Order: sequence, then C-alpha cells, then structure tokens
Amino acid sequence: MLRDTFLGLDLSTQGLKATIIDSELSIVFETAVNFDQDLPEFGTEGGALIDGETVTAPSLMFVKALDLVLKHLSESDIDLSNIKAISGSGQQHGSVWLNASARVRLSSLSPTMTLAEQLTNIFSMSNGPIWMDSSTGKYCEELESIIGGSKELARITGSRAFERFTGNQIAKYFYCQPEIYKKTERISLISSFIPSLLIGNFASIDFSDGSGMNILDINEKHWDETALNYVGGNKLQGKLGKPLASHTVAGNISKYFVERYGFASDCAVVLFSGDNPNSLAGLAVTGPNDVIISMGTSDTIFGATEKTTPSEKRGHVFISPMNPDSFMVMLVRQNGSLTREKVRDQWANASWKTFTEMLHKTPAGNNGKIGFYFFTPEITPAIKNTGVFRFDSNGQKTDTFSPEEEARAVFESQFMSLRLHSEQFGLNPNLIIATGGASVDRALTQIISDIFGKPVAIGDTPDSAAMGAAYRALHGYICNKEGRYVPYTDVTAKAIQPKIVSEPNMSNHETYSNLLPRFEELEETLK
Ligand code: XUL
Repeated sequence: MLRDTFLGLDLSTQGLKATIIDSELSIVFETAVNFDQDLPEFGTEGGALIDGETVTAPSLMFVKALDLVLKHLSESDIDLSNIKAISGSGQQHGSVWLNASARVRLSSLSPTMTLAEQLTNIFSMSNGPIWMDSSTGKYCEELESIIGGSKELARITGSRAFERFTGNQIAKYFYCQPEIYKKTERISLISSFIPSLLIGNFASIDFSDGSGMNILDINEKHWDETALNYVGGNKLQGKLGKPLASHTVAGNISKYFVERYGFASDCAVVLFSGDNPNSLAGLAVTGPNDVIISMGTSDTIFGATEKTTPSEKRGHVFISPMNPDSFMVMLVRQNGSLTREKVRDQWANASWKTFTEMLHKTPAGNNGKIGFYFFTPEITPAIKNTGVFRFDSNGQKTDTFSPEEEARAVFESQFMSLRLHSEQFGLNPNLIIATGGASVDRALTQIISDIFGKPVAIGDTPDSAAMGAAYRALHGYICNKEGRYVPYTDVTAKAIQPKIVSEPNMSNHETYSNLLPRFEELEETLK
C-alpha cells in the first residue's frame, strides 16, 4: 500500500524548493526553482532588488516560482493525489501587499491557466519589502519610544525594534505612501501568502513568523494594540487578520489545484512559518543546549527554549513553530553565503576546492589578522557602512591580505562574530548542528567547531527549512485529525538524529578565545 505523503515548500531569499516526505519521514522527491536563473525576467540579484537601503522582491515572482515547482511536480511520477497535507517556510519578515480584487481572484481561478497569468493584478504594490531592507530606522525609533523603550518592546514582542521587522516596514508605507496603504486589503507575510494561493483565500499569519514583526505580543499571542496603532492605525488589524498557532490547518487545497494538478480535494494546507523557525522544526531539536547554525543568504544561530528572556540589544525571541506554548531564540548575521561567495570568486577563481586548499596554508587565528566583510549593511552587530575592513596583528588598518589570508579571514570573522554575540545573548551550546548549503563544507564546520570549542553535527539533509515544512505538514495534519495539539516530538520521533562531523581542536579554540577581545574591540570601531 502506498504511504501517505506530505509536501514542504521553502521559499527562501534565492528560490523555492519542494520536498515530499512519506509518513516514515523519508524524502521521496525534491525539486527547486532559482529566482535569478529560472525567472530572469524579474531582474533580481540573489532573489532581491536592491536600491540602497530599500530591498524588495517582486511578489509575482513568488507566484511564478510556485507555477514552476508545480509543473516539476506534475511532470514527475509522484502521485499528487496521495499528498495528505502541505506546509511551508517563507524568508522571514518579507511581506506581500494585496489589493481589494485579490480575495475574489484567488477563489475563482481557472484551471486552464497558470497562477501568474491570472494573478498579475492582485497586488497593491508589485515589490514587497524583504528581510534585507534597512530603510526604516526612523520608524524603529518612534515605535520604541511610543511603547516605552527598547526593553519594553523586547519584553512584549521578543525583540527591540529591527529595521527589517514587518511592523516597521508597514509604518514606512503607512506614513510615506498612504495611497498604497489605503488600497491594500491584506498585508500577508511571505509565509502566509503562499498558503493563500493554495487555499484560494487569505491564510493567517502563524504565531512563530508573526513574532518577527515587532507588533505581536508573544506571551498573550495577539497583536499589541499600541504597536499596531502606531505602525498602521486602526485599520491595520483588519488588514492583517488574526494570528494563529503554527500547527493550524488553514483550509483544504482549492479546486484549481485539484483540477489542474490532480491534488486530492481534502489535501490540507497547514499554516506556513518562517524559514528559521522551520529549520528548528526540521531538525526536531528541543534540547536547550543543542544550538543550530544555519548558513544561507543570512547566517543564523538559534535554539529552542521554554521561557522568554528577550534582550533589549541583540537577538530575538519567537513563539516556537512546534508548540505555541514554547519559544525559540535567534540571532542573525546578514552577510552570510553571498559574502563568502564574493570572497571566493575574487580570490579563489570561484572554486570552493581552491578556496579550501588556500585555507590549509594559513593557521587557525590567521596569525592575528582580522577582516570584516560587510557587502550589505550588517544586522549583528548593526553596521551600516559596507566594505571590507582589514586589520593586521597589531590592530592597524591595512588595505591588503594575501589571498590565503583573505580566505581564512572571511570564515573566521563571520563565526567569531556569531560566537561573540551569541555568548552575550546567553546561548550556551553543548552541540552545534550545522545546516544550510555551506554545512556540507568540512573545512567550514571544522572552523566553527574550533571557534566555539564544541562538536559540530549535521542533519540528514542540508535543507532543514524544507524538511521542517514537510514535518510540520504532517504535524498539523495529525493535530487536525485528532482534534487536539499532539506533541511535535511524537510525530517526528523517527527523524534521523544529526551526526557529528567535526570535533574541536582545543588548541585552535584557545587561539580563537585569546583573539576574541581584540576582535570585539575592532568590530566596535566599525559601528
Ligand atoms: C531572520 C532573517 C533571515 C531571513 C532569511 O530574522 O532576517 O534569516 O529569514 O530568509
């Protein structure tokens, strides 16, 4: 007998990926679309449109990407009628702005046409802000002051005001482009937009991704009235809808997908969540000292926690995507994989193999040379100045490093910074689980292990956000079937546990620990 299957979709900064698992949690099919390569008509770079501090992505590109992924699925030999539930991940904080025609159009799609052909005109602005945007400083300051300071905002919403957080993005349009705001009927997160396409109606924002907006009270689990009023006035509640627990079923898949692709009419669509929350769910990690480092366009470090200990300076607390009564903590560096790739392209002929060979020619700690690589403004620590900043072993600025030193400097600086700020945030790992594209690179996991002085493990697949989406589809489906919240670990008990791939060299670890105070001082000078 055919096993039931579950589909996870992961809409990241750079593309859309689909992963299908069976009820034993084994992957049965994967496919992916890359925005820059497969949809060049949108002219994105790394999936984004960068205009100074303003960074957006075309909302129609997401629709076209879904059309393409569905085409791949229908051309495969996967039986789509066997998929019991779908869930997904969205890059966090990004939003999609829908006009008054959207709801009707979503619910009356013709199966003879693609989604993009029918949904071109449903947006009140074509390019929605995404997480790389850093243009809302003014609104962040105002929000904090109206709420009673950064500490109070962090206590209520889990984070001090961050420029990329959706509430501050909403404020920018509310105050500067009221005509757009007025014609917007619904503001979806990217993570609630894709399920809206699937159910043919507006899907709710889930608690976990909703925690990345600076307007959700993460303890009371409803929008904070004062924050809401400041960022969008008294109409905003209606434009956002009510946030719901991440395991909620948003509805069944709409007739369009049944008729065009052969999905079963009772295929459930479980609320999507953010890519980082879903990564946590994909590794099924609940232990307080198992910390995940996810390496994608951004590098993030996060873990599960039972209680909220929000920091008024750095990092975030989100409601957990696995349990609405639990939390996760996280810290984000914006200069992740694209920054590593830029340095590789410049110094190692765009080859990771050459890059790794170069790494072996320099010792841990790079003879005291430290570089900072900010090709886009940095979030942790908050640094607006972009560029490469190099310091010799005496802490003096220098314009050049040798190519070998450059290769080591970029890796070391990214993860020394992650160690420094996560320690100050209170994360204290026993084990680091690496995920994301770069987690397959042993030279990199070794450097991470040496910097943190802890073993590094990797999961079964480098794409934990898509896995988490598929696991959460199964979880939401079971909760719905049983009519109660079923513990996430009951559903994911068969998930393969991460395996250790790098053990720390403690002498290298000591070198890094000795370098850390000087690293911190130099990083401070760049703020
Ligand atoms: C998280 C964040 C990024 C995006 C990347 O706060 O801004 O990690 O989620 O997709």
